[in-house]
Amino acid sequence: MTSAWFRWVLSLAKPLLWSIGFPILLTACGTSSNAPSAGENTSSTGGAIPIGIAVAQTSNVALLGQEQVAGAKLAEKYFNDKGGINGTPIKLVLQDTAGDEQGAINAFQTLINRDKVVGIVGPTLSQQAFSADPIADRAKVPVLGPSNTAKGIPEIGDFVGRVSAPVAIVAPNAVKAALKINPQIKKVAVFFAQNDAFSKSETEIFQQTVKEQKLELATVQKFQTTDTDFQSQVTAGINAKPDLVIVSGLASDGGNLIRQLRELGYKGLIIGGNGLNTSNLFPVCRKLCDGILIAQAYNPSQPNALNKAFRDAYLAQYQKEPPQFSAQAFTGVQVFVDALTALSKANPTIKVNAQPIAELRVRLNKQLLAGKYSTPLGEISFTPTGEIVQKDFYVAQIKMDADGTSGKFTFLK
Ligand code: 1QQ
Repeated sequence: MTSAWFRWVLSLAKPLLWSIGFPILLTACGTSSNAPSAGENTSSTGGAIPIGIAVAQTSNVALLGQEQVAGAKLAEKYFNDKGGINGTPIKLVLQDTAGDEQGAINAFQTLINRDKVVGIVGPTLSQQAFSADPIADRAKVPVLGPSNTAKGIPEIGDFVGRVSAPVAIVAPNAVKAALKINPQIKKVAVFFAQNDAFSKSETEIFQQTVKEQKLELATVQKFQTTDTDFQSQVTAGINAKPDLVIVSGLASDGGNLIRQLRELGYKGLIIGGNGLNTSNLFPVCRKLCDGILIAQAYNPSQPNALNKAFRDAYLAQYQKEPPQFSAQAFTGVQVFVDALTALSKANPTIKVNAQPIAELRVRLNKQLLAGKYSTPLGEISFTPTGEIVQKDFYVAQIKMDADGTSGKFTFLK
């Protein structure tokens, strides 16, 4: 197979090959052979540049992962309509991670070894990233976490970055917003899922913020993301007489916990963490989702051109405002596209050996960390460790319709 993709990799290598005197070899490789070379991508991407998307398409985590697939697909269409990477299209290769660590490991291995992707956007949960990212890092495949917000993700390795701002930066905004709405808040009850790395990381930040704001941490209650019955934690929480409840969990457990809190009579403000940041929460707590405050790393009214294009495309397809997880997944794909475009423009001398893709992945990782990007999240860049540098954060409040079947995220000023 002489794919457009392989020709593109070779075009990057041309200057070096010419300089070391292999023009005949180059011509032979670049234009005529039908046999795949070692290291060439032989998956059926039809000549396009393969980018891996490893998110949860099944399991309870699909409540979050579905939104990521939507964002990534919009990016694929948008950038291909604009001509791809200097004329060569990209092709997303989706591998379902489901909701656990093993699922993420399997998806990463398939994308790296079989699909020979240039880089991976994924996985959905930090809990999965701590298991799967080291595999990509050892294989020298760049990974961009689209929604991994726990402390320590970029530090997993040189090839691991993220476009999802960490809990330490995002979460405190929700506590400040709650205090603005109700300055009388004194006592806080905190709930978190103790079997999830993100929830543990986020609750630490929430608890620290509560103390910094001179509020009383009245009780800390633990649960599991697999729990459905929260009676004992909710009863203990209500008995502490809080004026604010903060929940760090995922959409289905967190939504059920909040529903049970309201059913047992809690009337005060509720903050939900990033795991509840989806309208897929609405069928879980229905009318009782009303009023939940959630900090945001994305605002649909972000004014730049890229966001306008993304928002218009999302609105046209889904008839609602784009959610944060879709915007972040779009951004993950965009960073790969922009970095590949910069690489191809600079036409660096990538050494063609038995594994041209290995060279490209290393170059791509270096390039993406060096770039600045105008994305739906606003202007972003990365620290040398791969942490996102992003300027603006927001807080939204869920507003449910009276019948409890539909609702929306209203951004607070
Ligand atoms: C993480 C998260 C999740 C809640 C995103 C889906 O922030 O696991 O880090």
